[in-house]
Amino acid sequence: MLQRKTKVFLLLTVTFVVYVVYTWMVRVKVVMAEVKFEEDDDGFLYGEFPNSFQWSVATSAYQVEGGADQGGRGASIWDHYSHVGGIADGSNGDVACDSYNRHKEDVALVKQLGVTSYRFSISWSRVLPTGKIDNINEEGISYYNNLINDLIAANIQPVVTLYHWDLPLALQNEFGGWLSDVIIPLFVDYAELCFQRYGDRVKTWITLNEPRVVASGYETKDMAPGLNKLGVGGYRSSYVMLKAHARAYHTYVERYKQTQRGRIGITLNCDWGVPHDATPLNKEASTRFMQWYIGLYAHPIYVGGWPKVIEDNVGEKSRKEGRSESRLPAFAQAELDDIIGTSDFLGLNSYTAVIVNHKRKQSPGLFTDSDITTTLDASWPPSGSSWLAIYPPGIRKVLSWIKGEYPGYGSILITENGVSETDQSGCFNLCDQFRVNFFKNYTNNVLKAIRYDGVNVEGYTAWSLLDNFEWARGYKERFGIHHVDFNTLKRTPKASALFYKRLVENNGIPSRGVLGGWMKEIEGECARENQALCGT
Ligand code: PNW
Repeated sequence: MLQRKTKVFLLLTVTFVVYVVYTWMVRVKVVMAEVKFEEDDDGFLYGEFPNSFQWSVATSAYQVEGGADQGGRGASIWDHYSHVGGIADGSNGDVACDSYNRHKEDVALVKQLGVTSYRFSISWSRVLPTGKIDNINEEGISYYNNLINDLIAANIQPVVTLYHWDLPLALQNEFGGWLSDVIIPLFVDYAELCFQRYGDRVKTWITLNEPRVVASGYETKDMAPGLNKLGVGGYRSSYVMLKAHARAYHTYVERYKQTQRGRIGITLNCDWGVPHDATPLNKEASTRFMQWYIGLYAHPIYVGGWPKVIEDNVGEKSRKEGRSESRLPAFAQAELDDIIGTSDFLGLNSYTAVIVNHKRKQSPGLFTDSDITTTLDASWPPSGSSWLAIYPPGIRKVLSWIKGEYPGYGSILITENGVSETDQSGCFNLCDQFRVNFFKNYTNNVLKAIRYDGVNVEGYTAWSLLDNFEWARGYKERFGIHHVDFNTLKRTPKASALFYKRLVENNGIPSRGVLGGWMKEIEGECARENQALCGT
């Protein structure tokens, strides 16, 4: 038996040691207990993001590269779609931001921002002009090698998307692109080529960007390839994409992950659906909105199979339409097993929110089967894009919803978030205060999702590094934090780039006072840049 005195002594020593270790851990932020947070009267949360938080900025190949006929590149469905008049301003991506010839300038801009990583995509038809592995274009391979090497030399991690919508045209023409299972082994060949050539340096891979928007190109006329197969094109292409994603995932995990030590996931887009009111009808409608938006892709990966509500509704509608089979393709057991669990992290793109009402709809379609109408709230500030109204709490809602709906989600990497202005002819105003506010308030809601709702968000990516080719809207909608003069291709930082740099540098916004200081400095800078840009 120990003496009473010894016991007291031991207890005190243990308490002291625990205290010392704990305060040390707090200081080096092993535990977060002491990190200060302060919420403003108007609900703004000052404070830091987690220590390991990754800040990033993004582009995609067709939107910035140009060099359409350079270096042995093959045509993609977006070359075709834009050249046959699919784009609002009659433009195309032939030159875009000319990043194919100016990637060093882009890397320098990314470095200036001080971010941890840069998200870009590989153009499938630049490395495989016909889409197939029997014809590798080494010049195209070199372009991405140079880009990756320059990023790494600048201490920026490449985050690489394999498919950001620019399907090799040959594959669309030959067998219908994402409508056919023929594409699955070809996508795997392409992915494997990228793992082989770049995987020693690329540690974060994204298979597909926004399968929902890709599907809209098979469902409607609004995006390439513009097939307009209402009611079937969207579901069929989604089904094929999920299978191709899963095969690429398993290929990486089985053959490359161990030696290359990277990870691989998918990027889904999702906005928040606010029920018009608290009636059960409209609350259910907003649930259906989420299921048709993200559930169609996330459920097969995180839970298994299609969301029940989609399976039931589309099955029922298909019967009423007199079809012998559902318009929603049925998964075979082996396919279900192949798809489940195939994302090391969830890439999320989120921009806006909508008000959701229940409304029965007759016409079959990926965008009508959910029996809802969506509108933008009149109180939400508009942007340069008709679909994008500014509602910062939406991103927090989406993040928390994902945590609740898919407990096995692991972690979320926000792979896109940003806002547009419409093109202004003449003197462009680089003082984009509305975008500064957008980033300030959206990232604050991400911080709240982490701190208050316990969502595991590992990073945030601003869309976009540059004004660029905004798909069917052409160059009239500018999402860049850097302005691009599409005549001279000169890049100039907008105020939002300067703000983002401060945000990244401080891993958050420390206090109202500090923020005020940044704003003053940024206003001065963009006003000076305005003069230079406009030559006054
Ligand atoms: C994303 N919508 O697309 C894409 O990943 C980017 O390439 C694009 O430039 C960016 O967002 C901005 O639009 C979307 O109409 C395009 O709901 C449109 C919608 C959603 C996402």
